[in-house]
Amino acid sequence: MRLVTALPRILPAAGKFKNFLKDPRPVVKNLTAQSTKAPQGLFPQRLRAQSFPDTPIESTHPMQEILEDIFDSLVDGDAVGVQRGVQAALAAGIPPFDILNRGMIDAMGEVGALFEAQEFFVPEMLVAARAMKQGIEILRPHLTAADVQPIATVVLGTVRGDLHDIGKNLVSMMLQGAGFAVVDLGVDISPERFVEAVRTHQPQLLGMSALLTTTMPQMRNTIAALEEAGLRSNLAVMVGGAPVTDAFAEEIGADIYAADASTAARRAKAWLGISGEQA
Ligand code: B12
Repeated sequence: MRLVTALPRILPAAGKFKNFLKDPRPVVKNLTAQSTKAPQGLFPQRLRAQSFPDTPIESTHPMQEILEDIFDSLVDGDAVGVQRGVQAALAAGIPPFDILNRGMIDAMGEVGALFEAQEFFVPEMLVAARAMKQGIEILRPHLTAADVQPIATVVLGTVRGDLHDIGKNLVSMMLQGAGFAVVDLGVDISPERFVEAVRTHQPQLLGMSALLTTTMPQMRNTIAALEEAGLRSNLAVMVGGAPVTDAFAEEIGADIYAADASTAARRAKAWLGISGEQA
C-alpha cells in the first residue's frame, strides 16, 4: 500500500494527527510493513558526493564511515542508530559541527529530496525529524555554552502555518552558544503573538523561521504588525529557513538574513557590534 493513499485513513482528525506527530513510529511501522517499496536510505551516491566533496578524509577512513552511518540512520528514521552514531563520532573526535552539517543536516536534505521524488511521504519525514531531534539532543551540550551572562535577548519562532522547527531549534542553540538569551515561542506563531512577545520581552532581536514557500509571506505580515504596533524601530528582525533568501529578506524589510544557524549567531552579534562581520 502506498503511504500517501493511506494518509487520509490514518490522519482523519486533527486530534489524531497530534498523536501521530508525537509518536508516528507505530503507524509508520504498520504501514511500511505492508509497503511494496524497497527499503530506503543507504546513503545515496548523489549525496555521498555532495556531502563529502574533496574531503581530506579517505573514503575508507573510520570517521567517514561514522558520518555515513549517521546519515543512513537518519534517512532511515533510526533514532537509536543516529544517537549511537553521534556518540561514536564525538568519541572519535569528529568536531560537533561536522557531525551536524555533514552527518545530519545533509541527511535531512536527502529526506527532502526523496519526498520531492515521491519516494518518501510525510510519515517518513516525521520519523527522520524525530531521529534528527534525538541526535541533536546529544550534540546540544557541545553546541551551547553554559552559564554565560546573556549579551542580548532574541525572541524566536516559526511563522504561522508552519510546523517545521528543527532549523529554528538549531538557530536557538547557536544563539545561546553565542551568549544570547532566547525566548523560543515554538511553531505556528501568528504576527499577533510575535508582537505580544516583543512587547513582553523587549528583545533586541526577533528571529523568524519559515520552511514553506506558502508561509514565507507571514514574515512580511509580522514585520507590518510590528510597525503598526510601534515596535519595529528598536528591533532587529532576522529571518531564515530553507526557501528564504537574502533578496527576500531585503524585499520584506528584514535586517538580517542567514542561511544557517552559525551564520545567524555571527550576524546577530555583528548587528550588535560585538564582532566584525557585516550583517
Ligand atoms: C522534516 C521535514 C518535515 C517535518 C517537520 C518536523 C519538524 N519538527 O520540524 C514534517 C513531517 C512535520 C513536515 C511537514 C510538511 N512538510 Co516538510 N520537510 C521536512 C524536511 C525533510 C527537512 C526540514 C529540516 O528539518 N531540515 C534540516 C534543518 C536543519 O534545516 P532548515 O530547517 O533549513 O534550517 C537551517 C536554515 O534554513 C537556517 N534557518 C532555519 N530557520 C531559521 C531562522 C532564522 C531566524 C535564521 C537566521 C536561520 C534559520 O538555519 C538552520 C540550521 O542551519 C524538508 C526538506 C528540506 N530539504 O528542507 C521538508 C520540506 C520543508 N517540507 C515540505 C512540505 C511540502 C511539507 C508539508 C506541506 C507536507 C505535507 N504534504 O503535509 C508539511 C507541512 C506541515 C506544516 N504546516 O508545516 C517541502 C516544502 C516545499 C515548499 N517549497 O514549500 C520540503 C522542502 C520538502 C520538499 N523537498 O518538498 N516536514
